[in-house]
Amino acid sequence: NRHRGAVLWLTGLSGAGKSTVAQALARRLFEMDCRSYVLDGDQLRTGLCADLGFSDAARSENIRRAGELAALFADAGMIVICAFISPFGADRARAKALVPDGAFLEIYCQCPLAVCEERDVKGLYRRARDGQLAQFTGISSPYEAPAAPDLALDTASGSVDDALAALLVLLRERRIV
Ligand code: GGZ
Ligand code: DAT
Repeated sequence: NRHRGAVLWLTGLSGAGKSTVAQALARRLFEMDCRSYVLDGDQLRTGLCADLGFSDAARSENIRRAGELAALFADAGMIVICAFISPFGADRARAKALVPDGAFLEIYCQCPLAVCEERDVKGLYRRARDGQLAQFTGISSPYEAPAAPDLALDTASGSVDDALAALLVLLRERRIV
C-alpha cells in the first residue's frame, strides 16, 4: 500500500496506554499493508539506552536517541510509532525538528494520574508511593503535557478502538496513508 514515512509520537504518563495503542495501530497498519515499526521505552531501555536512568538529563538523552532512531526509520519510508513518556516539551520539539515538515505527529495519550495509578499495570506507582522508586513520573518527576498536540486521545474513558479510529482519520487527513 502507498504510504509515506512518518513519526507518530505518543506521549503520556506510565500506564496511560501508549504501548497498547502503539501495538494495536501497528497491527492495523500491517493489515493495511503499510510498513510500520514500534519504538518503545521499555525496549530501548534494555538495549540502546541501557546506560540511562530516570534523571531529567537521562530522560532527555533517552528521547534524543529515540528521536534520532525514529527519524532514520521514517527516512527509510516506515511509519514509526514511538511510545515514550517523553515528559519534556523541549525534547519532543527536538525530535520533531529531525523529520520533514508534516511527517511528525504528536499524539497525547491523555489519562488522569489517578486512573494510571489505579491501573498500576506493573506495580510501579505503588512502589513510587512507598518511596521505593525515586523520580517517578507524575509522583516525584514532572510531566509536561503537550500544549498543542496533533491529536489528544482520551485513553481513560475511550476504548482502544476509539483511539485507532481517531488515529486513522488523522493519518488520512495528513496524507500519510
Ligand atoms: C517513569 C519509569 C520509572 C520512573 C521505571 N519514571 O509503564 P512502563 O514502566 O512500561 O513505562 C515506564 C517506562 C518509561 O520509560 P520511557 O523511556 O518511556 O521514559 S522517558 O520518556 O521519561 O525517558 C515505566 C518504567 O519505564 N519506569 N522507572 N522513575 N517510568
Ligand atoms: P503505557 O505504555 O502508557 O505505560 P500500557 O499500554 O502499558 O501504558 O498500559 C495501559 C493499560 O490500560 C493497559 O492495561 C490497557 C489499559 N487500557 C484501557 N483502556 C485503554 C485505552 N483506551 N487505550 C490504551 N490502553 C487502555
